[in-house]
Amino acid sequence: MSFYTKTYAQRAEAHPSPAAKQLLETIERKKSNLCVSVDVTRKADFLAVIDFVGPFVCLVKTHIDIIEDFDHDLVEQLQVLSKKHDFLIFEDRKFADIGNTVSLQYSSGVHKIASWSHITNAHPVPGPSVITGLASVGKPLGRGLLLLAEMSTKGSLAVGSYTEEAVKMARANKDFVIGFIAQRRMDGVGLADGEEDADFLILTPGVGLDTKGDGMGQQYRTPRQVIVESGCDVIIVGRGIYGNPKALDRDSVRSQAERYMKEGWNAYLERIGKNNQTS
Ligand code: S5P
Repeated sequence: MSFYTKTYAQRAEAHPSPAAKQLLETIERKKSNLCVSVDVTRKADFLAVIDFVGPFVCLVKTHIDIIEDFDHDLVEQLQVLSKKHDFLIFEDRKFADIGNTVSLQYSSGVHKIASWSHITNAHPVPGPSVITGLASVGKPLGRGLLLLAEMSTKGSLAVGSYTEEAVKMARANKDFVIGFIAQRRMDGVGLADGEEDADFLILTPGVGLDTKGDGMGQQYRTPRQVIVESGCDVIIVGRGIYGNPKALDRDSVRSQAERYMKEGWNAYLERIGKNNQTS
């Protein structure tokens, strides 16, 4: 049985990584494969959006360095919301430097990402040392890493042999790498004869129901295209849910989050061959 047709619960049970297991269990418990990307620049808006979408998500994705009034209290409140609504936190830091530098960027500075973010990500461009550096900080804390094997943007260079090498790098470091930011399933990519594949999670940005792009290179596909046709596991949605950060509206943010959650879950049920239960 391929990972494509396995349930989140089956995969959670068998997964060796604590971070991946926690995410898969959260997805199953909440019946949500939705990750909301909260790319707003004010602390109050950031926390408000997360409180609005909290009931509908398995994961909240942050870009902590875009917050203008960042302080330690923000991290504390984020952690309170994570417990209140039962979601994990993914800091989308896209590390891409030598091992020593990324270990410092991950553990230190103002943000101390490793202390609060269950999952983070890295570009494979520096080679395996980027994983070694991050693992030296994150592994003892039970954190998980995603590699950017592909990108959603027009003209992305993360294709072909670059993507294949990223998957091989992940397989060689599966005690810390739990999956990929990618546009499709990576099962079997670059797999050597006789080698067994690992259960990598595929988290996929570039998801939107109402538009095809943003005029700045972003490209959107629907949850069904992403989950059923491309076999990805988690949809990442930002502006499709919170809209214009200058005009946040609680009811609209909540109803969009619920809409994407249902679309994502129904697509998953279709993929594993179960009837739609939530439409
Ligand atoms: O290939 C990628 C990888 C990422 S992590 N394409 C992306 O768009 N992202 C991130 O997903 C991006 O940094 C942003 O935070 C989010 C997409 O936001 P949206 O508003 O376009 O849905």
